[in-house]
Amino acid sequence: MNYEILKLDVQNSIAVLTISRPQALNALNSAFFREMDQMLTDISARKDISVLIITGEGKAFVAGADIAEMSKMTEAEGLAFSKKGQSTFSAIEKLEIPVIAAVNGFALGGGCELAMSCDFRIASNLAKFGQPEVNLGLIPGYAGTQRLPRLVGLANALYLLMTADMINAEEAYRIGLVQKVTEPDQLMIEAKAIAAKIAAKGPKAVKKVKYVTRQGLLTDFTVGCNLEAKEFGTLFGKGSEGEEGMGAFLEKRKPNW
Ligand code: CO8
Repeated sequence: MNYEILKLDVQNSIAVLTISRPQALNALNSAFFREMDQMLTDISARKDISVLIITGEGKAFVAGADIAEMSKMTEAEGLAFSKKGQSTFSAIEKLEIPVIAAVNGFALGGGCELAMSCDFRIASNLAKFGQPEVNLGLIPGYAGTQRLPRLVGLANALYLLMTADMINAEEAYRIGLVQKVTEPDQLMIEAKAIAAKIAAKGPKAVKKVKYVTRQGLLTDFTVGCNLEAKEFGTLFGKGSEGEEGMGAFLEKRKPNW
């Protein structure tokens, strides 16, 4: 596929995916979803990528779904566009490798929902977050009503969803929407440093941590614990990652994954 909106740069097993339609503040249109679906398929097939960072070009991460495109939709088209976005963002969540949102600017509506589908978020102190859909007579359609309360709690989520307030990075950090805030020129440096730190860990263990933790939230505690025990067990035995990691610790050397 010929990508016009997405740019992928892979170095030292860390991939940076930049959303680049700055003239519309990277608003999400149908072309974005076509490209993103293909990009996620490409990335999951690659063995040379350990961590994915998603960011935006210009002054926005993503300023929401494309209002110009949405304004012409019928009820059926609105439903279909919502389902499409939900499925693409679920695919981000289901990528085996960790995904970090490096939020450089506005992350509004669908942009905040995209950031929330990543495993965690690092933000420039210029970033702004919000779910302004009610300003437009809409509600979030890319699972924002579901992911936001899971990340920041019901009352914080309903406050943001009902007031449409735009909050800054510090406030997003305070409520747990963002895990780290940086100076603007440090954002990608910090995101890559965190990605490199994760990339140096046991690669199977990192993928399993993501899978078990995320899967556990979709089920009950006992089922989640059973899944954890099952996956824990797969890291033991001859030739396993656990054997190498624990062996390296005991032999006082670096593990060779
Ligand atoms: N869609 C389309 N175009 C946009 C969007 C958007 N979401 N946001 C900005 N743009 C365009 C502007 O129209 C403008 O274009 P032009 O230069 O041609 O006039 C260009 O980007 C630059 O924007 P501004 O001049 O407005 O820049 P400012 O710095 O003055 O303002 C803001 C920045 C505050 C971010 C402002 O652009 C804004 O309020 N944008 C809209 C934010 C918003 O409401 N987002 C939520 C959209 S709804 C949504 O995301 C629902 C998701 C679920 C959908 C479910 C499927 C049906």
